Amino acid sequence: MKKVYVSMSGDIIHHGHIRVIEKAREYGEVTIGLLTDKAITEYKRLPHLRFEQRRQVLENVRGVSQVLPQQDWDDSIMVRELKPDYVVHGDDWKQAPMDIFRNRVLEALSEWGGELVEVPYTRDISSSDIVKNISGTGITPTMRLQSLKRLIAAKDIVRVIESHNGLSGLIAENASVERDGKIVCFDGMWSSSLTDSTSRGKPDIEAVDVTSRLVTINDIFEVTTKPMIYDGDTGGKLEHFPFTVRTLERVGISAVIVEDKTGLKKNSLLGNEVSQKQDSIEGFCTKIQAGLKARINPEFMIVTRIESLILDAGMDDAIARAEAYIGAGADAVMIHSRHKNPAEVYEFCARFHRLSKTVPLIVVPTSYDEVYEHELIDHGINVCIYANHMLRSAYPAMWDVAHKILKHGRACEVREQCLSIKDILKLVPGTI
Ligand code: SPV
Ligand code: MG
Repeated sequence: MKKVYVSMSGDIIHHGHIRVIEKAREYGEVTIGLLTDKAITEYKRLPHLRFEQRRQVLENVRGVSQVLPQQDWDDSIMVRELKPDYVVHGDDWKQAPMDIFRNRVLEALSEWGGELVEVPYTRDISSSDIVKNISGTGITPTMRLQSLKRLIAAKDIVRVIESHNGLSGLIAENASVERDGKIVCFDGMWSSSLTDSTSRGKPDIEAVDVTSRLVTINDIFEVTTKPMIYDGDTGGKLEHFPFTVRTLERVGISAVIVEDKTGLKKNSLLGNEVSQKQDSIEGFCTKIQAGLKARINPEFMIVTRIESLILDAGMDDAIARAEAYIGAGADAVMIHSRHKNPAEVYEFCARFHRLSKTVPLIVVPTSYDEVYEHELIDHGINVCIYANHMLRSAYPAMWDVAHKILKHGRACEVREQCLSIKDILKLVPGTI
């Protein structure tokens, strides 16, 4: 029997995939290289089905002899390993930017005289369109909740952006650019206490309660499918925190980040300019454990946020807390800093990785905003939160327009700064 290799994501199987597999069967024994979550998220969004679910489907398709995990988007790596006689693929990868991967496979096959067989692309159906429709229909709270852990496991870095209403949620959901030949987009959203309070005209001092925060989140969840990390401030009173955990997981939030401060909390970036008090290690561990005990879904993450660098308590204190919080069962750690360069964050990372190789590390590069994501990856950081940029960028534009209208006594001077009515209507899917 000749060896035939077919690679696929296998998220939503339709007759187009079956046609490829049927063609492959004609040439010999079919091995499916099933792209892992990691491989898929190099170029596309996280598949709806988990790897094991996708594997189960494909193993039961007629003519498939075996399903192997393909860890890279680039098929040629597996092709070189398996040295099949044939690779069968849809012909839709002939166009840029995917043609480079086709060329690599051709190059690999030429090393042992293998052949590429291309099946005409099935025009009447597209997985991408199906995915779009599924996204339009929405997502269950559980699927959304679970997707953050999957993303952390799959990606070098999970990129999260602040959203404070439905529209900024839509930007987080849909913004994407091509960078270095890859499609990059945001993986999830941050519900920021700073921007949720500020956009209501209230101070960032836990004055906006969980119930009100949920109103914003509900608006965002109505129109998005990506996971959300919730800024839980101090977590409130010890006795209240378990209720917050239950509420957040019920709506499908993936993680709550709780900072180790106590009493009246102020925004971290103010540092010691304002009076802020760090909780004792024991007190904070007790709160975290109360949350862990309350949660029902183990995929819901309780993340401890260390404020030692913010409050000038020193690196040793930060590390001692990291060790204690990991011991208490924290699912991840966020280290915050208000310095303009990332030196202290990187020093923390180096020492943190000696404590744990598995607990994910989260950062919020607001003050040290010159760092590139690839530098964060090099320091073993798993999640990067752009914590306030949607609101900070929108507000100056609104302020300027308001002042110009006052100055000129009419609105025509701001016309160019504004979206046309048609464009603003088009912004929201389903309006026209
Ligand atoms: C927020 O976005 O509300 C945060 C991050 O907690 S920071 O403002 O930097 O404290
Ligand atoms: Mg906050």
